Amino acid sequence: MDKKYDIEDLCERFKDEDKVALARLITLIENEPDSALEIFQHLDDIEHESYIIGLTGSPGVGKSTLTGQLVKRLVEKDMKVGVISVDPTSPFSGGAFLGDRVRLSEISCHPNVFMRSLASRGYKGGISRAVFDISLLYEAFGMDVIIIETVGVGQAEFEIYKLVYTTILILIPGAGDSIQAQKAGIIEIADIYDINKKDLGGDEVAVQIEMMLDDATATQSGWRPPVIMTNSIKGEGVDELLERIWEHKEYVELSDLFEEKKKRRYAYKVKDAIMNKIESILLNNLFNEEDLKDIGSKIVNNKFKIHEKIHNIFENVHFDIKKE
Ligand SMILES: Nc1nc2c(ncn2[C@@H]2O[C@H](COP(=O)(O)OP(=O)(O)OP(=O)(O)O)[C@@H](O)[C@H]2O)c(=O)[nH]1
Ligand SMILES: [Mg+2]
Repeated sequence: MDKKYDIEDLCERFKDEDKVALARLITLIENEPDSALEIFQHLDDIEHESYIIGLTGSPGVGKSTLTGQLVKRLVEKDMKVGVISVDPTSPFSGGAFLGDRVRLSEISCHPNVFMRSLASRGYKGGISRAVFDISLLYEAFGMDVIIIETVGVGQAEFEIYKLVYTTILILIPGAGDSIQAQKAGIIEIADIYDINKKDLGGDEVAVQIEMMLDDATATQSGWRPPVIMTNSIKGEGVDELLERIWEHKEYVELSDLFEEKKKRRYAYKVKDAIMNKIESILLNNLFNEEDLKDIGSKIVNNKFKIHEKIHNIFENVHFDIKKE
């Protein structure tokens, strides 16, 4: 089949709310990022805005279980929900849902729910490149709420806040995580703190976060991030979490923040695309794999010269960058 016709046809079916077409378009964008250009040319007459929520936290804190609980409640309110899990483990196969009260596999079959799991393979440990485009597809598909789950390792947990309107940081009982969060500066990006696995304790973490916030709020205005506790297996505290999310949404939407957050979201994508382009231009034109190997072989018996070599490379390359 002619590829051009294929994308157009998929987009027509997508507009008829065909989930199979949505799934195909996501796969296309994942495998061939450049196809986004044509795809969104077919969708640019759609007017729809989704509310985008980010869930982040260390591996295993319960992000996927909590996502399942949130999705269940949103669907009960007749909302359409799109989930993106940037996750080393699939939410469908993980042990998290076996025997739990919320079965993600059941929820994901609901007509108003669409879930996609992506491998984390972002630029320099950042968020996977396809995340933005998939969230844009979800918006075009008419999702009321989009949930992006990122595992809080490396840069991803910092960058998620640039793509979403409400950032939720999930911690678990045990002091280590919250101290790490403070050190890493995550304290500044979370709009809501959730201490999950409250069946295992966690009061001390809540106290620590509140104390950190007491110190930090002097410089902030308007929103003091609430600290709540959940047991995402039993669903305890999840209604409260959802209430806090709606409160934050209202706070964002009633202030200039919504506009600012949207601008930041699009700026993030544009920067990411620029970096991507520059990287591929340089690697394709100046230093391909062979060139790099060649440079490597020249240094192999002379390793302390590596910085001299790098210095010389930049001495001999003339960047002639113009903007028209
Ligand atoms: N005791 C207890 N265990 C929980 C709770 N929530 C989740 N878990 C368990 O914690 C484990 C990890 O849960 P996930 O939901 O997969 O966590 P995750 O943060 O998505 O994990 P990654 O995506 O791998 O980073 C599973 O075995 C869950 O059943 C909770 O509230 N209490
Ligand atoms: Mg997960």
